[in-house]
Amino acid sequence: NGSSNSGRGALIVLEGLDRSGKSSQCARLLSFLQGKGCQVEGWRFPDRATGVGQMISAYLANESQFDDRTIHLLFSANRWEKTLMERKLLGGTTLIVNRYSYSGVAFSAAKGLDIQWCKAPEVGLVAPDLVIYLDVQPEKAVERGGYGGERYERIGFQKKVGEHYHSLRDSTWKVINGSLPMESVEEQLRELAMNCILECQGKQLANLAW
Ligand code: FDM
Repeated sequence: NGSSNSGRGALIVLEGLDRSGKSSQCARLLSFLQGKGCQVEGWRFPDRATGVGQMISAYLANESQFDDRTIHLLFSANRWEKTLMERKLLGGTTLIVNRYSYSGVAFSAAKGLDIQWCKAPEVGLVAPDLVIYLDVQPEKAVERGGYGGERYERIGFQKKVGEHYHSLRDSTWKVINGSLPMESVEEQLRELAMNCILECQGKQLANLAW
C-alpha cells in the first residue's frame, strides 16, 4: 500500500538530542516503508551538500565561526532552499526527515537567543504531519559511545536543548522513550508512521504557523 494511491506524501520529522538514535531509526523506518512499496525518501537537516550546508558543516566542525544569529539564519536558509520538499510531498512521496525547524529553535534558544526571534524565519515552511521525538536523557546519550567532536556535543548544552525541545511540543508531536530497546522504538515508529501516511491523504499540506 502506498505505491498505488494518488494522494500526497506525509512529512514525518524525527527530532531528539544528539545520539538519541534518530539516524539509525530513520534508516530502519525508511527501509521498512520501502519494503511496503511506499514511495518514500529519507532527508536530513542540515543538508550539508548545498553551499549553505557547507558553511554550516564547517561551523559545526569548529573550522569557522559565525555570530549566533547568523548561524541560526543559515540553518533556516538551508531549509528554505529545499523548495523541492513541497513538490515531492504533493507528488505522493513521503519524506522521513532527520531534524527540522524544532532543532533550529531548540539549539539556538539553548544559546540564549529569544525563542520568538528563533521561530520567525521558520514561519511559512511546510508543516510536518507528524513529529516524533526520541526522548533520551543526555546522560544516557553520552553513554552510547559518547559524543564526537562537533560543536554542540556537550552534556550541559544538550540538557538545555532538551528543555527547549520540551517547550516546543504541540499536537503534532509523539514522544517515544528512546531508551527502550531499538526494536521496540522501531516498532512504535512504524505504527505512528503508517497511521500518519494513511491519515494525511485527506489533509491539505499546511505551513508552519508559530
Ligand atoms: N542543528 C541542526 C541546529 O543547531 N540547527 C538546525 O536548524 C539543525 C537542523 O546541528 F547538533 C544542530 C543539531 C546538531 C547539528 O546535526 C548537526 P546532525 O544531525 O548531527 O547532522
